[in-house]
Amino acid sequence: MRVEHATTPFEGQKPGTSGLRKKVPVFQQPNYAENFIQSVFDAVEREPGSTLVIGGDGRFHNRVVIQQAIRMAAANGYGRVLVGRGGILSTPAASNLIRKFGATGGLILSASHNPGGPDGDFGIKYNIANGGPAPEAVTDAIFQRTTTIDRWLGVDAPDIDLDTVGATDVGGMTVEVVDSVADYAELMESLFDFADIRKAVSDGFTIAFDSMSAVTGPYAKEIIERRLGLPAGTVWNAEPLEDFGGHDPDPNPVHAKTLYDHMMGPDAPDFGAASDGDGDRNLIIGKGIFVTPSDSLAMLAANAHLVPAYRNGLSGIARSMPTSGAADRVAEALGIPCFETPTGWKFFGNLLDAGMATICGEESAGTGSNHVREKDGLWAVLFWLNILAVRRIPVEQLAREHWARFGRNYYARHDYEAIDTARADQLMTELKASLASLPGRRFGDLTVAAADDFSYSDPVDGSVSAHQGVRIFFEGGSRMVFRLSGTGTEGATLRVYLERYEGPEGSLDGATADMLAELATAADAIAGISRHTARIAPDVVT
Ligand code: VG1
Ligand code: CO
Repeated sequence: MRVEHATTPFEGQKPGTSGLRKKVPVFQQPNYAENFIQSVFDAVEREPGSTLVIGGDGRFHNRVVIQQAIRMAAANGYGRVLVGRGGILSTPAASNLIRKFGATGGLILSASHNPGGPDGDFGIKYNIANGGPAPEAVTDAIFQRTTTIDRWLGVDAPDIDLDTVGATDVGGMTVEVVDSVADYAELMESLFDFADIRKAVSDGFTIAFDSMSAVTGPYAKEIIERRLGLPAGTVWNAEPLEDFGGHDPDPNPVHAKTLYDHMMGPDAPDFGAASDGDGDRNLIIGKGIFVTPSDSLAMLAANAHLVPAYRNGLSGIARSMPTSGAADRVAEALGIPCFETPTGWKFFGNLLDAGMATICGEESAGTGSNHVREKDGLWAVLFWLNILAVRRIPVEQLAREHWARFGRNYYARHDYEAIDTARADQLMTELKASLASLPGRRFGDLTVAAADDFSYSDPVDGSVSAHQGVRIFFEGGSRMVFRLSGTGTEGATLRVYLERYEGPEGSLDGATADMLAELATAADAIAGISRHTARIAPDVVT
């Protein structure tokens, strides 16, 4: 039976870069999650009886919200819900299910790389029928609805058994608990040459993959250990935990330090990788060499023709604005366009749907293609494995050959976390006010060539997204970008992205920190980071 529950709006339910993210206690308030989910159901267009996919990254509070979302979907006229077993779906697997089963959308419960547990973070994101994150027009409509909402709808029904695959009726709606691992593994087998990778493995190729106690464990066990034949134990931390074992499930050299150290040590396997809370990010490390996500995108693009799914070439490459220009050089060599979008996967959807781009990437360790509409951690790992199985050279050699041909984009992101929001806003306001006066100014040996506040016009639907980050370009091709994070849940996080290009004849063997030292000093002079934040160094450098 349908029940109408009275409610009043909560402030601040505006989706950020990737959905609504707040601390768990915020989400535990009565009506908080319900208000947001009802706002989604009220704002999005769909036919009665349509299908909704629901799943999350398994973090604390996942099951509670899933059970409620099922009751609400039944009361809001959905005909069928597909939910991951145990309430778990990786973000790319959810995207795949939406596409494969013709769902009109999906709710993905995740705060991705943010920490989990009772004091950690929680999040809800809505994906549309193409399987991708809702574009801004949709998230704006959802937010508008949260400001006026006065009721949410549910049915009187008990919790369903989330752990057993099968169908249940909830208030006249069918709920199917599905095991998405097989569907996802099948998709991966259709893209990559598993036989080639198995051959390399039987010839002695070794891997370490860290699931970081997050969602990819079951997927990685099935694909890497069972289907590719790597020995048991190749997948580390394969059991998804509600608090990710107390770690940030963020696959970078800082939070995946154990893996990083292993890969730099004497017993390193040939290839190391990790993925994040919801399985859409990837970390790639060769024996003794870390591959930046920006370089990884460029290297995958340059070698894509070696892989079955991309054998016929790429239609285009897309990268987020702060991502380094390494991929641009590959696109140029391939004679295909390279698109520069704002941060966040939602901006790639139109380009992928229109067939204008085949692969996309972000500096934050997200890489993906037109196989789904999300970034995909395991996909990136398998892409690398397929290339290495064909080329039979170490990651380091592949990287060096790449740089020798295209030049090298030294790159780092400096994050200043949990700074006072007012101070962060002040920094950005002053920085924007100074943009017009910057060209021609010198900072050490660096001279500013141009500066702007990035605005994106979507080439497919013409929509404009302004204020997507401040860009400062220097003579000689170096660049820095400043923007505030849209995924944090505590104060503000300032991200400073530094990039310096060395051509094929330039210095290709430098240490990243040394090569970027002058830019880092200039960043402080230009934006007054220490003056505004009272911080003398970033919290995290990736
Ligand atoms: C960050 C990254 C961005 C990514 C987003 C979601 O956003 O910079 O590239 O798309 O996280 O990734 P922000 O606004 O904090 O910089 V995930 O894997 O956390 O969903
Ligand atoms: Co993620």
